[in-house]
Amino acid sequence: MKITDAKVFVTSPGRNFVTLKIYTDQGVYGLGDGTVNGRELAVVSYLEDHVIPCLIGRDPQQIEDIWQYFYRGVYWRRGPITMAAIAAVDMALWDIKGKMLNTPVYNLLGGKSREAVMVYGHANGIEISETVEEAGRYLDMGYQAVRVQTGVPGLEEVYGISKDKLFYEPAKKGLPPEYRWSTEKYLAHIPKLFQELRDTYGSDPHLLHDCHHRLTPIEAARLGKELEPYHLFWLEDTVPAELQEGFRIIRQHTTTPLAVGEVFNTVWDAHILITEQLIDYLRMAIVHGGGLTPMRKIAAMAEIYHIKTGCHGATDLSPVTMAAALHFDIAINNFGIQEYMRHTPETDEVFPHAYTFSKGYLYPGDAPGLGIDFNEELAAKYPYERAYLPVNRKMDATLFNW
Ligand code: GCO
Ligand code: MG
Repeated sequence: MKITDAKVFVTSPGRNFVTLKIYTDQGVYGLGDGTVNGRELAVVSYLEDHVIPCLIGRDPQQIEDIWQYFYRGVYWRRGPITMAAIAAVDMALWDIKGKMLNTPVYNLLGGKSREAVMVYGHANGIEISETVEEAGRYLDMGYQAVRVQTGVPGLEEVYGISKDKLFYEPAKKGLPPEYRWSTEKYLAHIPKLFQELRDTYGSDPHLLHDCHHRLTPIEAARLGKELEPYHLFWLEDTVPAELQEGFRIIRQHTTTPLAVGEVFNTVWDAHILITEQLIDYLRMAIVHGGGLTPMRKIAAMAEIYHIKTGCHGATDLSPVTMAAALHFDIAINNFGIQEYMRHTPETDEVFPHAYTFSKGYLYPGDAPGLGIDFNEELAAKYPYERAYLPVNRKMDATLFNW
């Protein structure tokens, strides 16, 4: 079997997505996602100029060897652009293998370990009362788990908050917007949100919260401690993720479960976190973590250290990544939860898929391969539009983490 061609598509049905399609001499094709929010065209060039020429003529059945060729075989390893490009290839190859063997990819990963994949929704509001109400809407839809984000008095814009309720999208067209931030105001406000949520909905719903890498370890420790009475499912991305050792301080001080990983690209971003058991959930995405091939290995390593997965699933991870994540989630033993930020109907139409949502769970479906397709004609109606994630500054304009 041979790879005969590969094409990269950029489409923007509401937001930009980079999709790779790999064609074979058996008439079967595979799809992969290579989207990196705000840096989409870098992945396109990486694939078109550097990867695809080396891919043509290879046997698509040799997924491990092809993955190693583009990772180990290249002197310049790692980084989000490289790993997203490799992930796109890897997803497409698993898709092809599943289609060739006429079985869903989860069967190639060991088969189903559970009936369904528990997901969390993203509830947000400017006021605490609005966030609480919004969380209620998710619970009414059957969600068992909701991540809650709220505006902070004195701050005009806060990450994770938007007018759109079911489809939160932080990237904005044009040049990056700039926001202002105060950790002091934020830390004083957040415990009130959780008090209100537990008072309203009791102890049953799983509640999660994202700090978006804005705290120092000792600030994170304080927040984790103050949130202990509300029994969070997890506290996400407390500190900037480059310094794994930072989590040692947080861990010493709080029993609030910790999650991190949406910006990680390889196991080398997480090996200390895993082996020292400094986190509870690893949130790497199939697309930014290099594909299913390395993610299986990372999950297996994490399993030994009692760490579960919680794959990133924001709107910038295309339905192709969502499909791949669901096959992975349903197959591994140490699955924790899956983020599901819901794509817009326009996006779903461009990417028809076999996965379905019901009562707080996603089901990968039983179509062969990843169970995902790509409507090229429709995709062509949504051309690429430059868009950026915001830039964040402290109140005195010092540049800070977004
Ligand atoms: C999340 C995230 C997102 C990211 C976005 C960046 O946990 O869902 O933090 O909202 O900011 O995916 O591209
Ligand atoms: Mg996050």
